[in-house]
Amino acid sequence: MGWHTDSIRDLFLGRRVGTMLNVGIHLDDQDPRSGGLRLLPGTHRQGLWGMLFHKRYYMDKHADPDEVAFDIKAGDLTVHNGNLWHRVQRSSLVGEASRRRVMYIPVITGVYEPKTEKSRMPFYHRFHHLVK
Ligand SMILES: O=C(O)CCC(=O)C(=O)O
Ligand SMILES: [Fe+2]
Repeated sequence: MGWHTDSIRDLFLGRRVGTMLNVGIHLDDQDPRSGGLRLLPGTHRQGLWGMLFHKRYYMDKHADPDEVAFDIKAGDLTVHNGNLWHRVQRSSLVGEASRRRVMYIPVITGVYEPKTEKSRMPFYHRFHHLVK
């Protein structure tokens, strides 16, 4: 998955960019030498311009000299700010050894807008197949 911020979602929904934390629940070990989450420290402080244009959303998949990776054990939690630029490095392994399961629980701010069975799917979910 190429470089992106999670907060871009707010713009797609036609909202101001709010504060957001993404809590990751990791179900598998992840040795950073074989892939996994990479992020650019401090980029959550770079303002709207940086959030929009620091990199090309999802298209740019290159390693950055300033990126950091994490040695993750199954059961660990990670928390990242939604404004932070991050990407996922493809595993250098194949098969079972490459398996990496993470559940993200977004903690969002703003008006309380619970979904119902009548809620429409946000249109940007139609592009998921393009994000690799
Ligand atoms: O797979 C991951 O750990 C990160 C995924 C991610 O950044 C996303 O879905 O926005
Ligand atoms: Fe993300």
